[in-house]
Amino acid sequence: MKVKMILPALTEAKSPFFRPIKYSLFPPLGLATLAAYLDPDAEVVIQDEHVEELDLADEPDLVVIQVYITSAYRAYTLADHYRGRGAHVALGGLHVTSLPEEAAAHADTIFIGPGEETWPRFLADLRAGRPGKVYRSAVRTLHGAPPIRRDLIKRHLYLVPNSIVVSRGCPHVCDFCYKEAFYQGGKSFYTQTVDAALAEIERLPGRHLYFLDDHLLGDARFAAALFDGMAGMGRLWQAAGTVQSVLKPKLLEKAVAAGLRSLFVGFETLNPQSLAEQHKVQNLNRDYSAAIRRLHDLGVMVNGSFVFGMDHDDAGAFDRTVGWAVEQGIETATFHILTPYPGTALHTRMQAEGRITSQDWDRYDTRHVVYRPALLTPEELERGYWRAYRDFYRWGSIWQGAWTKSTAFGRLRHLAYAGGWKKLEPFWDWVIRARRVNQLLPMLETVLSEFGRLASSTQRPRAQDGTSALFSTKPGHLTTERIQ
Ligand code: B12
Ligand code: SF4
Repeated sequence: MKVKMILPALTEAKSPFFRPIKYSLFPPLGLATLAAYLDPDAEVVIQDEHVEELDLADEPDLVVIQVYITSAYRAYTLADHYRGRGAHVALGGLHVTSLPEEAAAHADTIFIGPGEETWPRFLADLRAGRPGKVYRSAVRTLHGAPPIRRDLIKRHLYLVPNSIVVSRGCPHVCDFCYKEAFYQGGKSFYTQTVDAALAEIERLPGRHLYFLDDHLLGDARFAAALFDGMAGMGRLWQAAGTVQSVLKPKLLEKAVAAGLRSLFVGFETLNPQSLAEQHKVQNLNRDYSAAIRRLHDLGVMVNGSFVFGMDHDDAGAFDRTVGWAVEQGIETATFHILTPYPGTALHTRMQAEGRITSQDWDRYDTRHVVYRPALLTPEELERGYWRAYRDFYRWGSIWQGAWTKSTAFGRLRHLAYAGGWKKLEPFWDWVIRARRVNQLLPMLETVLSEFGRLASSTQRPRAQDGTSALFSTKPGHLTTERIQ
């Protein structure tokens, strides 16, 4: 059987928003995970439209397409194309789970929820000649999952070929998060066994890893055993965790000993009322500044994530947030416009209030306003969002952030990481076009490892100034996107 697996690029691929470096970061891990369940004699290809031109003249028997909200229209076009050529088309992923009826119009089979149980069930039905139309995930476990088909990933096309997930979902429930929509009808947080996770890590070549888990530290017992097992492997890695987990004693130290060098932390907002509004209660009354200090003191860089447009955000939210982030010496920041993804509690609430203003999924990319904000106009919100990026990544801000570090090495690393990411985009784009992106991995590893080695215990003790105190009871973590 000929099987084609596709990760379509967002429809914006031809728009000014498409940033080659962002979309050349991670390979299609979900598809490589599903490929592992296919028969060994199946002829399989994975094509990722973010990094390669799709070959649409082929005639596969089975076409598998992963659908995100921003790639939904493109996914449907591709699905219609292959159905026209006689292939059996299977659609799954986040957007299909949120809006199954919409997706079903373009598919022979749709999948709701994660694929580890439904996909092998479908393959058995297909072999038996009676494939179903809808498969709904009910049993949630990663135990016994076969090794990911990483041999199908074109490693040289990605800056971070070693992306990995050892858990699914998250123990928390925030109103705006994709998570509850996707894991509806079953467990929404579960992990591999520690042994299976360590075996997967052992299989990955090189030093650098990027854990894409929503919250790697979400199960403290699992995480501690994993980090103990990783100690001595010589790995360097990046991941995501909550403010709450950072403040917990001991776990972070284990993570650092195992090679953690940068953490994506969802602060989301500096306004406790907004946190309460989004039910992000796990992070209420947490000292953000203390979390950042703790990370920096252990040599871990911080990628802070912030969301604009919650109902308590006024026109001052953008400057307040950026000013605070720069002052704290956060190395990189990811800003988002609040986006009510279908299937989330936020979407249900906004729809009931009649506030959703667009159903154009291309605009659900956290850069556009698709609802009526409470204290801002949509234009103010979009303008403020772009200004936040500009202001945070100004050289002046990067220098100011770097200056919160007490040593020349610490400052240099801040400059290299923050400046290298946003200020050298034309260079990155050239490297990507030359298909050399993977050759830059050693550079990333150097920045990460030097930071870890040299920055520990070199942070200047930060004064608890008025601003820090003011924001000390703030909260948050959203794994919406790690790199913007
Ligand atoms: C890595 C990542 C990226 C990477 C690469 C994506 C990739 N290569 O897959 C990059 C940086 C390119 C990216 C970009 C964007 N991303 Co992103 N990204 C992620 C992240 C962090 C991890 C995805 C992952 O690898 N998961 C691990 C694998 C194993 O799981 P999986 O991919 O979901 O696959 C499983 C199931 O979904 C299912 N499945 C999937 N497809 C199919 C198909 C079939 C037939 C079957 C049976 C099953 C099945 O089975 C798989 C195994 O269980 C997720 C957060 C998350 N936790 O999912 C956000 C996430 C997917 N991104 C999101 C967004 C919004 C974006 C951007 C719009 C951000 C932006 N402003 O630019 C862009 C748009 C990309 C696009 N093409 O449209 C949202 C999507 C919301 C939605 N409802 O669709 C998420 C959920 C983040 C969030 N919390 O909001 N992203
Ligand atoms: S936003 Fe973050 S903490 Fe909240 S449910 Fe989603 S992944 Fe978990």
